[in-house]
Amino acid sequence: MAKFKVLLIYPNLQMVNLLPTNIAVLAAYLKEHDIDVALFDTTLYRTSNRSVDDIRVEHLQLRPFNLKEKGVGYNTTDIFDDFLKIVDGYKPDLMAVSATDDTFDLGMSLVSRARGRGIPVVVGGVFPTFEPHEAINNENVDFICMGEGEDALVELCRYIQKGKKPTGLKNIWAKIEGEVYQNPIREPIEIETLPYDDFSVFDDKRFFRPMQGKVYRMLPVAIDRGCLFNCSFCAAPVIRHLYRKTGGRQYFRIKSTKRILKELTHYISKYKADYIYFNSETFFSRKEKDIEEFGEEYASKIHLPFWCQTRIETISTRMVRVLKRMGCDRISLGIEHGNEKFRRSFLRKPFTNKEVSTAFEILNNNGMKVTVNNIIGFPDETRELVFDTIRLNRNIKADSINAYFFTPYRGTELRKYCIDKGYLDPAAKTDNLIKSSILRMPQLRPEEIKGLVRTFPLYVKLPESYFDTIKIAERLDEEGDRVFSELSELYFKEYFK
Ligand code: B12
Repeated sequence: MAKFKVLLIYPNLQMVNLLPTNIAVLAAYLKEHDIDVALFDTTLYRTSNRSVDDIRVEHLQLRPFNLKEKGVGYNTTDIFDDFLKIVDGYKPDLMAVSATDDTFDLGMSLVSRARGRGIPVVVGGVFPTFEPHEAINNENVDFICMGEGEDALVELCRYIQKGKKPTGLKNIWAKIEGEVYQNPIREPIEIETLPYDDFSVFDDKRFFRPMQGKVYRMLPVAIDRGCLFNCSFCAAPVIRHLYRKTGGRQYFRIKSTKRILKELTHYISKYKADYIYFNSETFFSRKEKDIEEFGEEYASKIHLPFWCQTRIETISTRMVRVLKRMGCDRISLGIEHGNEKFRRSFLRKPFTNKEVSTAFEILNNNGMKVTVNNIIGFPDETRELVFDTIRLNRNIKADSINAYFFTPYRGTELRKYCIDKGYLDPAAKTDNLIKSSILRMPQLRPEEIKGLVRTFPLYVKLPESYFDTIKIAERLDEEGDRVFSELSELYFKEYFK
């Protein structure tokens, strides 16, 4: 029998270059099951007027970078023509789209172009996981996958290949002759024994990604999956809840040190990576002893610069010394908000401001470069509350400072709160957490939030004597733009070299 062929579709935001491990793991898993795979990836097409990273440079979050030095630029051909060429050349038996809230529409506009060819379409990822009805009712969709896709996708392929109706597969909802068949979720997969991620499906240009001014050949390495924490603005606690109902394996899983080292060695030799991006929501979620053991092995056998992120509560002198020995280039920490009470009760991040200061003292004393993540424009947030976040950031010494627009992603506890309070139309689509606020709140309007986002690093790093001038730079008018551009120049010259 001819091999079954799947066209994976990754409708990404323009130039969000970090390789996604979900596509790589699905590609590997399908191939392991003797299914043929090709990929259509939209990352290098101009699908909007500016990229996420270009906006982040404007918002003083990233140092300017030049992808062209590594030969990476935009595709000049038409995205839809190219898509149809792949469909007609490869002739897939199934089109498989991976979608988040921000990318579902682009995915649908692609597959709609190929709809007349009788190729079934399955959509997986966080969007259908949280919005299954909207996803399955889309006219371009035949199947959706809620939750993890490895086994569900392989089973779906087998059913289609054998001409059987896939109406009863766990994780898969099927729409057949107008009728929708819903199915329960299966337990999370064992990640220790998965095949290694297959990044060979990606164009070679996709391996390059900027990190604070430099462009590296960067590889994401998934060392665990899931998250143990409960942040109300994040999808993870809701996904955990979804899996708990299965009564099986937990959502948060880790790979062993042995397995991670083998994977690293394989990726570095196969893809020639010169920088590792540890794909883990909390790098220090395993036992300190295990981290030390892994750190020793990494320091002696791998020792490539790397990025990781962790939680404030997990920072200790002992752990930061491990990072130093390993050659860590940069660590990211999410503070999100500077008001302790607001952060604890509303965002469900229960650490104290004292813990934040202590963590930064340890990191600074050990010469670690830190990126700090903040969010502005939470429901009910006031200008005064935003200034609590500015004040906390002024008290710590971070190398780079991110301020994102609060974005009410599907499935999250805070999205529901926004709808209940009348700040958000239930049907509202998220745009992007670096572009604008989609909430409509009387006490903090979208334009004010935008002004605060762009001037946030200025408020944090410049002396207080500049505050009146920075306030002018918040304004989104001609004078505001001029002052903002002058202050930006100063910022890049004196505070963010
Ligand atoms: C690592 C990560 C990234 C990486 C990699 C992205 C990726 N698509 O893998 C980078 C940095 C590139 C990234 C970018 C963005 N991210 Co992100 N990211 C994550 C994070 C922390 C982990 C994701 C991950 O690797 N999980 C492990 C993999 C294996 O799981 P998975 O992605 O869910 O995939 C499994 C299933 O969903 C399913 N599946 C996925 N696709 C498909 C397709 C088919 C056909 C099938 C059958 C199954 C299937 O099978 C997979 C394997 O089991 C999550 C948080 C979370 N807990 O999920 C946020 C998260 C996914 N990101 C989020 C956001 C908002 C973004 C951005 C829009 C941010 C931005 N403005 O730039 C972009 C969108 C880019 C994109 N095209 O996805 C949100 C999405 C919210 C939502 N409801 O849409 C999340 C949930 C975080 C949050 N705020 O709650 N992200």
